[in-house]
Amino acid sequence: MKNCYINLSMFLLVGSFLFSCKNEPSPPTPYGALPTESQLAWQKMEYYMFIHFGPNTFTNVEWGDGKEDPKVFNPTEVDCRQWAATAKAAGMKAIIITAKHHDGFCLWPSNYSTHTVRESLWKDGKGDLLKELSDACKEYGLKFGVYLSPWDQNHPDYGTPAYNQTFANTLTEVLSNYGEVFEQWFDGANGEGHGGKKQEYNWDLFHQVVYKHQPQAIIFSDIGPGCRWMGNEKGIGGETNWSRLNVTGFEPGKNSPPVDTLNSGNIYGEKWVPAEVDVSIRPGWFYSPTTDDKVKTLEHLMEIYYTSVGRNANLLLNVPPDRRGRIHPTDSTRLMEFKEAREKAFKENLAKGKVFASSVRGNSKTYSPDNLFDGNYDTYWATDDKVTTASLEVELTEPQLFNRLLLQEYIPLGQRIAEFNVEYQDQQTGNWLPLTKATTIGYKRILCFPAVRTNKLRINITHSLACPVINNLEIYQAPDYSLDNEENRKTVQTLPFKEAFVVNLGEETNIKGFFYVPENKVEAANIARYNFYISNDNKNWRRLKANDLFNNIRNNPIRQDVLFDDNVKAQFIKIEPLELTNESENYSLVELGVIK
Ligand code: FUL
Repeated sequence: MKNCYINLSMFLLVGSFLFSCKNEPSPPTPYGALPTESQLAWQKMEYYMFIHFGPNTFTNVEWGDGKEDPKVFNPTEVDCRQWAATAKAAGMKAIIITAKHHDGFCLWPSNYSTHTVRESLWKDGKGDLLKELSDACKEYGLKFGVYLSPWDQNHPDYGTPAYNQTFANTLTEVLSNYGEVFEQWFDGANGEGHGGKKQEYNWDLFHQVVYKHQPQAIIFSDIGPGCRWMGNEKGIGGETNWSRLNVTGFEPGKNSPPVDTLNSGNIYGEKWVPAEVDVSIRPGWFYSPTTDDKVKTLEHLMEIYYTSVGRNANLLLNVPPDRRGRIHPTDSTRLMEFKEAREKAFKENLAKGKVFASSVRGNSKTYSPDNLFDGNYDTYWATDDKVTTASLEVELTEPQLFNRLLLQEYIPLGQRIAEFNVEYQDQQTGNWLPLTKATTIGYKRILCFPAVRTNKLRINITHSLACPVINNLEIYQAPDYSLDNEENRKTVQTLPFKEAFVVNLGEETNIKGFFYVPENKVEAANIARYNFYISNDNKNWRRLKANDLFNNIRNNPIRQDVLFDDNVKAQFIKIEPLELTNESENYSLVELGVIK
């Protein structure tokens, strides 16, 4: 009897061991290119501040030409602690500053340039903005990042092979003197022809320098390797947004992939290069008093939040300090409103109840759909490897009114889902009705739809590249904002490329400059290079600007203001297009007018 007992317990022990092995399948095999630990940590930051500050802050231009007198840089009350305090209060996780923009002006006293804060009037040439900002970031628990433009319109080495080493030296300075740098931002812009000089960049060298001093840093450029440009400066990430990208054969800048590829990534892309959305709270990147009344509305910022963080991208929001060296009260007020609006929208997660899955990996509790509600990033629902279509049915404890659905894929195992739809059960009829559909999810996807009241919701994954792996599902009822973007309401005229555009001012007018409002679309054919004339009789023309370039109009097609050296008098003005932002036989023009 005793023997028999032993045998039975051994049998039970072995049996339960076998049973648990059978029910404990291994985690899903990672799919495709994967994020590094730094990329995962970076993705979880979601939202941080961009700071454009330099001579342009004082000169009303977006691209300084490097010939400006460094003395124009003279902020009277720089307060980097105010920037950091504002970023912190706004819910941001970091600040990235334009250490050197295209004018070559260095915000630290670089040993490799004579166009720096040292040559400015600020603090009698004794200041170091990178020091002040990196200290402020440490104090406020924010990460610190640096933007450096390889394109440099001031440095005498630019356009010669020596420049690559000069730029590497410059990089070394900013990456070794100010503590940890979480992101190194390389601008791809290069208005070649503007300064006339061309430069072959040694990207391998630049990357080596970054990783030598800051091995954990995320390198931003059009093609990464850490994260990629989203393809526009309007804050609009792709509705389809893969964090993978094909990079072989491409370079940042002129040889980068087309903007629509940057916008959506590549489904089977070879590298993990997630998207970052960079956009300014004002029309331009630098402060100008002319934009004090053009700070983006709360509605616009909320829209941007949904088209960036809500579409699997990080949001880098530019807040340019003013001429005192402080964040302007309008901008900081808007940031606080934005924070409050997000808090309101995501105040109460209504996803409470039960969730059923059409299929669970190995029928194991480890991969149960309950993990979607547990708030733990590292637990997830998954199906068996061969199961690539599946449904999740959420049964809420009680009917709820909601208009947002937030989903997250567990990206340490790769991005998988390519198409899904959402249905809800009609309370009266019991019928399932379509609610919304989408393609990718990635790290985070927030779907917005007209509010419905129901207690049952179904997510049907109709196409996944490997078994789906989802770690979070949240439901919200957010206040709706309707976006009324003034720029989009204006009428766009399309004119033949060969035809100049003339405006009759009605009478002889005293003018300081002119403005051109392009079509506010990156894909539009706007005027990039032009001649500009004035006349009193519409016959005899005097040319005031020859072969001039509108700054950054390709990526940021906003109103362009051009001031003349001296005031002039004229009744007629004329713009003659010489080059367009995109190849076309016609060009777009919303308005041409004068600045009096
Ligand atoms: C662009 C630049 O040309 C703009 O001036 C700005 O710095 C923006 C963030 O990147 O490429």
